[in-house]
Amino acid sequence: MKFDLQNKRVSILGAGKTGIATAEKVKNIGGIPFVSDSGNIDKNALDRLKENEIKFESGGHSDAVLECDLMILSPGVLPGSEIVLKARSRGLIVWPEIELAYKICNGKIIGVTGSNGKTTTTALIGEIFGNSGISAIVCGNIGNPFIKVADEIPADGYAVVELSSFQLEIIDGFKADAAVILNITPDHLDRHGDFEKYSSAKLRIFENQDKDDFSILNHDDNYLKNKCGDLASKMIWFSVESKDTEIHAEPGGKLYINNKELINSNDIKLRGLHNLSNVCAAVAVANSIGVDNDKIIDTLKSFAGVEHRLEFVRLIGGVSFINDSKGTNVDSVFWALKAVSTPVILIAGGRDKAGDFSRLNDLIKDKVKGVLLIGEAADKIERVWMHLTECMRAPDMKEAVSIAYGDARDGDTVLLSPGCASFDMYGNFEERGNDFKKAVMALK
Ligand code: UMA
Repeated sequence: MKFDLQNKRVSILGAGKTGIATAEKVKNIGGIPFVSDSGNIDKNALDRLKENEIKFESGGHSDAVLECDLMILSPGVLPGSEIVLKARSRGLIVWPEIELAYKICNGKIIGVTGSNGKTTTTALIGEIFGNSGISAIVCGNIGNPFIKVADEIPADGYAVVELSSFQLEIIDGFKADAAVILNITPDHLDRHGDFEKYSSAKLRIFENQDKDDFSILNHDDNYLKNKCGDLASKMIWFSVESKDTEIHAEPGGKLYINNKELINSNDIKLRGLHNLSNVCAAVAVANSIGVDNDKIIDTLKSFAGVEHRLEFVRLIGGVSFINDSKGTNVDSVFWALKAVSTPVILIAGGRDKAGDFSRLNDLIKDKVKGVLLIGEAADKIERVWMHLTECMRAPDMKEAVSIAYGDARDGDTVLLSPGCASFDMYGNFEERGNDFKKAVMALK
């Protein structure tokens, strides 16, 4: 372990998944945690805090959190919030959870970020490593806090970490041995304020890398191409458009590593152009650490994707139902619509993140025969799309699914791809996706 927390007082802001895992780890490695939540702490978290004899407060961050040697922020805590600014003004060290996880991790780190595709790519890299006999734990924004597993990674093993802009925004020395940016398109503008601040947070993934590390980037993303001309690390570009990159795939053709054929794209189980791009990124990572091509090929032929991401649910009377609850921004709806070839009835809406839904206008006009709107963003989305397709309202998911099914004809697809966060109606996107699946399975 590169870092000693013995008897150090650590204040942890947020008592969600990250906060509880951080508190337990701090206690476990000899530190003294104090957890503070601005709202209510849920029962399961409370039980864990009590069981582990960890001190906590709820209903607000009092000045008690300033009595510490180190402050750790959960991803949902704004670095510009009053209590954090107060801590900084007192000279306290303030880190995101991934910084502490990095400091206690003995193994190597693969970091994956991007606006879309990071969960699929992270899971695919984990799968390739697992199938190759490499010790690897998939963690991070995917739902398994990095801190929870960081000190379990052996020196020759890997943490494959999905990273969000929230986690990267205030890193200090965090560094990945291989860091991937899949793409950067507008998301979370409600939190970051503007695209430049959001993208700067993501680009920090490369900041501490040196010549021994790998940076893996999407050449088809003009923003990345312009921003990342010259990094300190070994740069590997991938593309589904340009043949001049180290990793290159032709849609409907072949995937090449340094111009040498690896696999026919049609043999890759993951479907869709966006997934071909994600596959290229995962291949770049695997190739950079010397995984056998045969193992990569086997995994690409069998890996079917992750739950809640373009997940096929059921075919009833010629109507397909697809769950893309993880589609929490406008760009992911774009890729979901691109991936579905039949006429679509789209279920969208939720908590808006200042998304620009007009970017989907052409696709909505061409492919979508009706939209079922749910949640807080319904008014906003209806104003944008009402002249392009039929927009209907539904009070909840069950009703949305039922109306969509009633309107669907043989060969249509009912697609849940909300383009919004779930927090107005659900605890998280998993709950939303499960609710959709439950409603679909209940259809007669
Ligand atoms: N809270 C405070 N003070 C504040 C703000 C929030 O105490 O100023 C409290 C809330 O009252 C709540 C707790 O913090 O009790 C929630 O913490 P959190 O929002 O950081 O959520 P966690 O449960 O710790 O989950 C986080 C990620 N959540 C977010 O980034 C919002 C999860 O990503 C991630 O899976 C998990 O850590 C493990 O790493 C979810 C997500 O929506 C899936 N991520 C965004 C995305 O993918 O687009 C970035």
